[in-house]
Amino acid sequence: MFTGKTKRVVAVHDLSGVGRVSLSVVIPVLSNMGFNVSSLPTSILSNHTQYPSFSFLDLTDEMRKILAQWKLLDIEFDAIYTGYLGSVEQVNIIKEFVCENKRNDTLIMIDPVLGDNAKLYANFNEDMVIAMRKLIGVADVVTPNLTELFFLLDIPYSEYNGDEELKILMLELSKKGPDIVIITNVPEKVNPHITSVYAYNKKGHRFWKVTCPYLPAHFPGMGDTFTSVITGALLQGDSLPMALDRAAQFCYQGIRATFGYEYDRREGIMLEKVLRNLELPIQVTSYELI
Ligand code: PXL
Repeated sequence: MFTGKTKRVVAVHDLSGVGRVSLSVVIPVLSNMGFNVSSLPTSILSNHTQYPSFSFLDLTDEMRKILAQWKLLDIEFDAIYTGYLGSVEQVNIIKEFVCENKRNDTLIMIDPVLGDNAKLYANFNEDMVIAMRKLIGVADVVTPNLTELFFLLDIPYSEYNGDEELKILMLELSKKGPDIVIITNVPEKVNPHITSVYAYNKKGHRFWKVTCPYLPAHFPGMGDTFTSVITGALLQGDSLPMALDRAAQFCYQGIRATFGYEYDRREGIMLEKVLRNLELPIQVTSYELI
């Protein structure tokens, strides 16, 4: 029966008060793209963990209570989208939640947040990596950065990798479960002014690459912005390469809109300045089949 209701996305991320990461990014992006975002907060922080100090309230027990209530209320989910999880226990709770609630048409999007620049984030250790390897087994789509890709595959980190090497690595990761593997923010050895996104889709066995200009600035939360747009685009019915183009272009617009200001970059991109661009049809596509 056609109901016309908006699709519900459960967003499983922390809420960081300062610094635009996690729920502070996921909710505006996905509601702007027309989705009903139901938040399952994993923790509350004063600010994200790339500041020298932060307060941290763990919500593991509350997550169990929230999920029990949703079950009682027969809430149904069109997508489950996870990002920063605070502990191994939380990863296990989410794995069980996904297994219990996955229908044939539910999108399970796992951003395996573990680290960046060849290092794990503060608070994370090898146990978290092992738990995340199991969680990606129930995913439809995963979006690791290079650091997370190598940790998930349990092979030593290498910063520069050619297309053929990345294809093999994506294929290996997809063998652990997900139909779609997307690697974000891949640097190019020969040209430091560009950055690429690579993707593999098991259905059709095709590999894609989208290349973007690179600006020399690090903004926390870019991974959350990127994966939120991919989630929204796939739920709206975009093909994988179109979703990659939309997400890469949106991130680039956000960085361009912010880069020119004298500004504490730890705050993340000025999302508010570009959020309305998500409503515009894409003007130029640059994806390649590799
Ligand atoms: O996905 C980025 C992110 C999310 N949440 C917290 C973080 C970070 C990155 O530093 O610290 C709490």
